[in-house]
Amino acid sequence: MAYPGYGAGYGGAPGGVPGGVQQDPLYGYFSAIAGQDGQISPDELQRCLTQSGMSGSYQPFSLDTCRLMINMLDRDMSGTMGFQEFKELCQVLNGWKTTFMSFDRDRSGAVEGQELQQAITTMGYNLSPQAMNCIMKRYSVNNRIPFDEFVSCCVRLRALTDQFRRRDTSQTGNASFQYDDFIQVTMSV
Ligand SMILES: [Ca+2]
Ligand SMILES: [Ca+2]
Repeated sequence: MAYPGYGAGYGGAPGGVPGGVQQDPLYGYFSAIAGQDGQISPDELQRCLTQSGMSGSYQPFSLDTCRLMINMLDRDMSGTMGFQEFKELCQVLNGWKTTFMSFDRDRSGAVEGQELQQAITTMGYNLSPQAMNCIMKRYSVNNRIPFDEFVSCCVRLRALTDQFRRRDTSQTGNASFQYDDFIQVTMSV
């Protein structure tokens, strides 16, 4: 179904809310972060990811990246994160962290440009050298990519691919955008 240009590494959304959510070990953690409204906002997410050690000894995620993480999985378009969305984010983040660590062999907290390209390819994206170059220019610091930038890159790449795929109804790798639609897509990722 998907042509090779799309990322293959992410599946669809889990369906309905399974029963016994309260029994989920993650639930207590989720509700502590979410607070009164039962929803995680971008600043709550930023605090939680920093405290949970998800970013480890790495730099904390920027508020912008946290906003993007929420948007990426915000199926009900609430702008905040419910429990199921949060669970999905944890899975996605763990996957990215595993990928990152497998390339950061010396545990320096950053990967080299070449390794970023390999990581992107490993995740199933089929990009030209030119596209890889754009990514490098945007996310590298002295030709190295720290973890928070890596995640920021992964979030954006996935969100843009999702948006593109939605408009590429014939799944041929081509889509047409109206100007306003294009602006909406690019300004929201
Ligand atoms: Ca909240
Ligand atoms: Ca939501």
